[in-house]
Amino acid sequence: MQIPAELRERFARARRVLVLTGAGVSAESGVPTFRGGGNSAVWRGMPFDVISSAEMVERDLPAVWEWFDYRRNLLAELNPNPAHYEIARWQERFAEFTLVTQNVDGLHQKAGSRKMIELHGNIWRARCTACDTAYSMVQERRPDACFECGDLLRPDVVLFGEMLPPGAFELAAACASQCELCFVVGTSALVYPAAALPEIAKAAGAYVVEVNPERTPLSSLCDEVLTGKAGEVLPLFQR
Ligand code: BV8
Ligand code: ZN
Repeated sequence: MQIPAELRERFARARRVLVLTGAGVSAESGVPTFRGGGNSAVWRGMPFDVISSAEMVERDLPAVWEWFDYRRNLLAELNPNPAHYEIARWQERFAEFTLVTQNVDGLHQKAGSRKMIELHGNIWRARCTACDTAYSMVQERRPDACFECGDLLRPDVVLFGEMLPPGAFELAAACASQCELCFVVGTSALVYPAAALPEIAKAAGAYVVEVNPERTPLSSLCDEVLTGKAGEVLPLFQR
């Protein structure tokens, strides 16, 4: 695959760049996607947007922990791939660079990405259901209850039917409305409000580029569609 000349030219002179990623950017690291291969991820017979829902936290928090503990243990063995590393390099390359991810896997940070917007939280954190105190689970086992108030802990991720972290979407939308170049990497663009970001960028005049081995509902809106795997396509921008 060649990077088309116009895109290469715009990439060379861009100052304000936004990248939105989804599960596809972590696929080559071995992280199962949610809709890879057409069918939705299922846990104990429940589609993921049921087990990953606010309602399930009310109904059966231990089941929700089982699902996230399973994914966290899976992730513990996995590492970033060339797509994560290329994106991490871009934060030094562009004057105003914003990385927005829907992923909770922490692989962007592991690849060196810093100041990024985690729209849907992070699987390596727990938070108190009452006082919101957060706990890291990177090294430590999660405590059985909150040290501050003794209440139950839950995964510090955004579940279906829940609001995104305060200000996270607003900041991402502001950056999307100011960027010249918007990359959409490895997302099926079905979950809102995240999927609205490329639409906001496009409406504000940005050049929108999709990187995905499959077409998505977003493809027709894009100025450029690079059909391929992120770990193979993104490193082509180095040359
Ligand atoms: C909310 C954390 C306000 C948990 C997640 C408007 C219209 C319709 C519905 C709604 C709407 N507004 C709100 C909703 C409801 C809902 C929603 O969008 N539902 C969908 C299903 C229609 N949204 C919400 O509930 C959001 N909250 O709106 O709050 C509110 C509050 C109360 C009442 C009403 C409104 C919260 C959404 C966040 C949920 N949490 N994750 C967890 O991880 O378990 S979402 C989760 O699923 C991910 O974070 C991600 O966002 C999504 C999965 O999508 P992708 O990441 O794109 O992954 P997918 O597998 O689908 O696709 C992978 C892609 O990669 C594919 O295209 C594939 O081809 C490609 N690929 C594969 N390999 C590669 C590759 N690409 C590149 N390289 C490769 N190698
Ligand atoms: Zn507490």
